[in-house]
Parts: sequence; structure tokens; C-alpha cells
Amino acid sequence: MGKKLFVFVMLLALSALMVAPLSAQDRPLGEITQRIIDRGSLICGVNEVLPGFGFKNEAGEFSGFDVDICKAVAAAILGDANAVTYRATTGAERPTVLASGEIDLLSRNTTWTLSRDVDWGTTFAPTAFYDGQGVMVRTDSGIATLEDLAGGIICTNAGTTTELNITDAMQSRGLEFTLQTFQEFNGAMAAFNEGGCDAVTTDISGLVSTKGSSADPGSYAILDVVLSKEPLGPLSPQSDAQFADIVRWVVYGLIQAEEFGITSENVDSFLTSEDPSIQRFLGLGENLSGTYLGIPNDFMVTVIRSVGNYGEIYERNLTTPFGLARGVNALWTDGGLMYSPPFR
Ligand SMILES: N[C@@H](CCC(=O)N[C@@H](CS)C(=O)NCC(=O)O)C(=O)O
Repeated sequence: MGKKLFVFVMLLALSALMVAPLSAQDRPLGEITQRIIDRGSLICGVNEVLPGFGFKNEAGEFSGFDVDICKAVAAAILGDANAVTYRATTGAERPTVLASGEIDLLSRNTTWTLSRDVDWGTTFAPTAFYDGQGVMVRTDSGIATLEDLAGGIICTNAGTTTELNITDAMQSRGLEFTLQTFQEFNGAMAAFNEGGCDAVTTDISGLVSTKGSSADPGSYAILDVVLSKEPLGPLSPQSDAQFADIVRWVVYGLIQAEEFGITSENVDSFLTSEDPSIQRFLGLGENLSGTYLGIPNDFMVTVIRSVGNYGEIYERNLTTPFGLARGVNALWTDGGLMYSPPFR
């Protein structure tokens, strides 16, 4: 082949490569996905003291809404929802365990903020639970508003968005108060129960869980005030975009499954669906949605079989035990914020 022709052919091949869409074959696995596959398990940072979200029982088993997200990601990559090693994390140690590579994924009632997005070097997956910060008092205290807490002591756990939000809320109302922080929220609750704090503050979901799982829920009252936006969801190191894409589309997949009406009970009946959108979503026939992510095309079938759709996860962990309504976490088709971009 002449030199000129050779250069021409090479240029042609190069330009073809540049415009070719990515496929699973082309896309190398990211470093985190590869290490999950090599060890045969996903290391997931979770809460162990927050019933409904992340909780470890006496047998050492983890359960909850955030725990189910770990399971869904493990099911998508490894085909096994039980292939998860849980790492209990406090609020304050979240950035450290993410940066050190001690965990692959953090799924622990964590609020997405601009500074965390940048400083923690992470990629936030879509919000899985829209929350807001609340304040809880003793029912017999007679406290009904933030103004009633002027001059009082408010307690929470360290390393959280909570500390800044309560400070902003009180300062903007011109109210003096003392903020006491504890390493763990249970420490704040213990001090509160002993009368050392006039109120505790954290995500409303956390307050509902703490109140609902206490010995005497009626003795606690959650004030009728929402101090902030707390979009909670999973996050992973930003060093691995391929892994982050998997996490992102697994969260969206849970939401999309609910929109399609596909559940852990009926998923098999959808395997013969003639609807192209459903075929694409479930990776059936020529419609391959896992291809772009570098994981099995039927990853959503495995995920739904293992943990159910978003609504099932919500119901099992939050509605049944705590009576938590869907509220803004309803599907967009029901007036909520849960909306998945198209699987195509
Ligand atoms: N969403 C907030 C708060 C998260 C948080 O730490 N919440 C508390 C109260 S629900 C908690 O998880 N406590 C468990 C613990 O302290 O170990 C954030 O991301 O900073």
C-alpha cells in the first residue's frame, strides 16, 4: 500500500472510531466496577441506626430504603442482590470513607449539596428521597414554633447539613440559641431524653423514623416547619464515570419500573411484552439497554426481581412501618417529583 493511501485509510478508520457510538464491548469497565466484579461484592456505606433507611438488626442483617439501593446496584452488576458488604458509617466520616476507596458506594441519607459535590470529589446519583429538615420536641414542652426555642439548646449530629441549616433558620429570625453536636444522632437523642436539649433537629425522615421506632412515640412532637431542602440519594467517587452511570440508571430504573407498573411479582409477565419501550427497558430482543452501561442487558429484570420497583421499596421500608406518605416522592404522573429520563 502506498504511504499516502495508508495514511488515508488510517485517518478514515480513526474518524469512524470517533463517531461510533459506545457499546459494552467498547467501553472499558471503570476501576470501581472492575474491583466489585473481582471481589464478587459491592462495599456499600450505609447507616446502621436509622430504621427504615439503614438499620442493622441483632442478627447483623441490614435493611432499609438505602440498603435496598445497595442491593439493587449489586444485582445490576453481579446478578446477586445479596453480594453486598455493608460498612456502617457515621455522618462525619462519609467524605473520608469515600475518598479512601474504603467503600464503592455511599447510600446513607446523604444530602446533595454544591460544596459536597465538589469537595468530596463525588458524583451524586439522582435523588432517591426528597426530604427537608425538621425539628422535634417533647410533646409536653409546649414548644410549637422556632420562636419558642429562643435561648434554648438544640442538638444534632456532626458533619451534617443540619448544623448549618438550623443556624441559618434561627439567625434569619433573629433568635439566639445554643447548638450542641454529637458524633452520632443517637447521642443527641440520649441528651434530649435526659433533658439536656430542648429540641433535636435533622431530616424529617430521620425524625419520623426515630419517633416511630421509639418506646413512646406520643411523647415526641415534630414541629410544623420545614427548614431546608434535603435531596437524599446515593453517591460514588467521581473517579469512575462508568460506575456512576450504572448507579444513576439503576435509581432511574427503579422509578421507571414503577411507572411501567412492573413489580417483583409480575416482572416475568413483561418478558413477552411487545411494547418497544418495555423491551428496551428490560433488555429484551434487539433492544439492549445494559449495553451502554457495560452490564448485562437484562440488569433491570434482575434488579426488579430482587428488590422490586421504587414504589415497592418505599412501601416496604417507609409506608408500612412508619406510615410515611409518598408526598413529593410520588411519581411525576401522580404529581410528585419522581421522573426517569427515557431508557433509549
Ligand atoms: N441528610 C443530612 C443528615 C444526615 C444524618 O446524619 N442524619 C442523622 C439523623 S437521621 C443520622 O443519619 N444519624 C445516624 C447517625 O448519627 O449515625 C446530611 O446529609 O448531612
